[in-house]
Amino acid sequence: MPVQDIYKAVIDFKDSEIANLVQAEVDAGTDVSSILNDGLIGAMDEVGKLFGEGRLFVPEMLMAAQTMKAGLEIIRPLLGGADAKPRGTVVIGTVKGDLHDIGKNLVAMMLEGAGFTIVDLGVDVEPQAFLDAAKENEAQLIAMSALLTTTMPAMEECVKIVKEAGLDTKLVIGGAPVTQAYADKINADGYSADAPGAVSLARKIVPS
Ligand code: B1M
Repeated sequence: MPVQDIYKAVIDFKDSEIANLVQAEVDAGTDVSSILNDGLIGAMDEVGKLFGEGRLFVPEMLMAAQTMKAGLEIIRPLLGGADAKPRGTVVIGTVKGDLHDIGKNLVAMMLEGAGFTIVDLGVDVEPQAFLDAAKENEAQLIAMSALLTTTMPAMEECVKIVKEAGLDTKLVIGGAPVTQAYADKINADGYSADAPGAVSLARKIVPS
């Protein structure tokens, strides 16, 4: 099954082959969500599992991440659908202390495809930098990503300073260890488990 080849290429760190494999699947008419979920994301889940079991180490995780990113670039134009109307501005970033950016990039790509203007602050973003960028860009939304349990408190800090500053900007959060219960606890305005969910959430919070 060709999507299996994409999955295997990520696990085997074949960063020079992944673009061709993904392009071939796109050309063959394979559903983009299958390429993404069964191929690219499925492989990263397996890499995470192997790391958790001590069977893979950080350099390998990094090589798999680079391979996944190269594959993601091929499907970037196909993510998010045809909704190109300007919908508002989203400031997005991975929180302070956290360097994981694949999920954040995927969320940004899909929001962009859905018509939002994206201000991407990158990784390791201080709470104050989210606040400053939201003010400067008159953003409707701040979207924060965290992949480490140890960096989740930075989300709470950011929610606190943005609300204290009296901004209208809403805050939404996500990332593997984050939950709706955590969003409720820190008084965030929304949570989503995945990138398509982030688009639905943003559309709900920022109606066109
Ligand atoms: Co890291 N890492 N890592 N890592 N890494 C995890 C997260 C881990 C679960 C692996 C494990 O132990 N099984 C574990 C965290 C444990 C924990 O805290 N619970 C871990 C660890 C421990 C670490 C280090 C501490 C390892 C070390 O140095 N000893 C270190 C920390 C560095 C730091 O950040 N300060 C580290 C480093 C790295 C690399 C740099 C090597 C690399 C990242 C490269 C990069 O991103 N450029 C890496 C990787 C690749 C992973 C795994 C394997 C894969 C993450 C990923 O990209 N997944 C990961 C294991 C796993 O998650 N299965 C792991 C694919 C991506 C599409 O999914 O990011 O979850 P995800 O995004 C999803 C959703 O979560 C959601 O949408 C996306 C999909 O639709 N989403 C949002 C994400 N952000 C959102 C924001 C939103 C909404 C939805 O806003 C509204």
